[in-house]
Formats: sequence, structure tokens, C-alpha cells
Amino acid sequence: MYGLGINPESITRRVRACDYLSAAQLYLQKNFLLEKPLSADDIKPRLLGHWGTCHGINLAYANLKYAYAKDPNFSFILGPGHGFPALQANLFIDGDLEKVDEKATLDENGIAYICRNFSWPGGFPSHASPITPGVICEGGELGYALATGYGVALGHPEKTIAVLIGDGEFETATALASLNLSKLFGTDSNGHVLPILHLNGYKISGPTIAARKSERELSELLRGFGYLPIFVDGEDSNAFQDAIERSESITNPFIVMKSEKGKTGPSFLGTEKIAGNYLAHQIPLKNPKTDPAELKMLEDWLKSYHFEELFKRQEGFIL
Ligand SMILES: Cc1ncc(C[n+]2csc(CCOP(=O)(O)OP(=O)(O)O)c2C)c(N)n1
Repeated sequence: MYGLGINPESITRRVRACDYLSAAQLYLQKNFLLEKPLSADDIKPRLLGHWGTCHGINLAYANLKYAYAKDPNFSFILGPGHGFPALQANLFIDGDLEKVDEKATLDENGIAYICRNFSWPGGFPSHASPITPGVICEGGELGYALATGYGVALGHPEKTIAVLIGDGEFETATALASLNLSKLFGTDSNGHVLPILHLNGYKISGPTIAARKSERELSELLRGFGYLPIFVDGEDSNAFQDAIERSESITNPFIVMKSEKGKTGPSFLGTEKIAGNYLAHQIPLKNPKTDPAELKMLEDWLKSYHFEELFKRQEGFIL
């Protein structure tokens, strides 16, 4: 562990910035810093992407980044590649995207560039893809993240690979079969694999099986596969940092990260529950361009991050 010391405040600020940038990529074609009241003209004509998983990815990425900031042998694999807005936000604010794409500058032009071009013809795909820096598992077809992680660690004892697995992905045959790899994987000549189950409770159109299990049932399932599970509330960065630290002294650790699907986005639309429900999975507010009430909800949502405190034109990101 190469942690910089636990500072929950800076993790929270980073997650706020990445949540904002995730939502902005989904919705905005203009007015990226919200310097004017949000108008229908600012909204993309076709909304296509996935919101629900973004906050949890941002929590996991921030905590891992914090713990392994200085470790060149650390890698992160994202199972649910549809969470690309969150991955892109993190790659952007760390300057990793700019290293391969000179237009992704860490200023308002770069923010405009990633937002305008997300899920746009000729721009960035809505999912992780080969043009995403460092990506070796696209995650468009769910299930391969954990096996990919073991593959990267094979024969590389110096490596640590954290693998974020969706709880919907966890229902695929491939992901479930990959759990057996813990029994085949000695630690002397191989690296350290840290699976993290993103237990946000829902997949596309309903609850996940893992979320319907009691903590004891899930824990016993993982133990049966040879893992030592560590349950953590994704919002509690002290607990998350402790879990990461603990995982380093365990042969087959498995973090179960609880995080509400769609958290920090809209809670309700009319009588329908959005956050903490499958309705947060893709675009939670579908008609802000044509419905003034949804436009107002979107503006309130975007403003709730107070991005102006996290990014200033002159100073850049203040995280
Ligand atoms: C093998 C496969 N089956 C189905 C899909 C369609 N699909 C896309 S996202 C999704 C739900 C994923 O849920 P989860 O893994 O829990 O991700 P999250 O809730 O974090 O978005 C599904 C079923 C897919 N991408 N791959």
C-alpha cells in the first residue's frame, strides 16, 4: 500500500467532481460549467449512456487511487464497461486521457471536449473501448473482468490488480466460474488480485440476486470459493481505506462494496423511485430538453455538486 494518508475530504471532493463530470457527459452539449441557467439548448438531442453505476465506480476509483497513487504496478479493471462516463471522468482529471489525446486538456476546453463528445458520432463510445487509455477489458459484454484480472496477475508477483465487478455481472456464468481461479492461483509467482463486488442492488430492470442474499449468505458463498470477504460501505472512506489495507495481508481477499445505485442523482421522478432502484440504470431524466420540469430537476441535480468549488477557470481542479 502506497497510501498518501487518509484524507476523507479529498476523496469526497474527487468523487463530487467525477460524479458531476459523469452526469455532464451524459447530458450537456454546452454550458459545461453551468455559468448560465441551464436551457433546453444545452441538452444533447439524444441521451444515451448509463448513470446508475457511476457514483459507485467513482467511489471505488477514488479510494483505490488514494491507496495506490504511487504504485506503478497497480492496475484497475472495470467490469461494467457501461460505466464509462465515470471511468472517463477519472482518467480525465488524473491527466491520463490527455497523455493519449491532446484535446483532453485539464481546463474548460478539455471539460467541454469530453462532455460534448461522449456517446457522440465520431466521438467517444458510450462504453469503455480500445481508445480508452489502459483498458484491457471493455466490459461491454459483462463477465470477463475477474478472469482478465487473474490473467494480468499471472506470472507477475509485483502486480496488484483491483477488479470492480457489477452485482449484475456477478450473475454471469463467466464471472461465477472465474471465482474458482482463487483456488488455482498461488501467490508466490503471481500477483495480488483484489476483487471488489459493486453491490448496488440492481441490474438493468430489476434487483440483483447478490443483493437479495443476506450478508451471511453472500459471505458464505465467497468463503466457499476460497475468499475472505470484507464488507464495506462505499461512502465510508476510512472504512474503505482500512479494507484495502487489510486486503493486502490476505491471500484471497474479496471486498464487497455497498453503494446505492444512482446515488447523488435524482431520487424520484413523479412517484417513481429513481436512486436506489433499477430506474437509475441508464438515463434517469429522459426528457429535460422538452419538459421544463425535468430541465429544472436536471439543473438542480447538476448544481448540487457545486462544481464551481472544485474547478475554477484560472486554477483548474482544486481537489
Ligand atoms: C453478458 C451480458 N449480458 C447482458 C448485458 C446487458 N447489460 C448491460 S448493463 C446490465 C446490468 C449490469 O448490472 P451490474 O453488473 O450490476 O452493473 P451496474 O448496476 O453497476 O450498472 C446488463 C444486464 C451485457 N452487457 N452483457
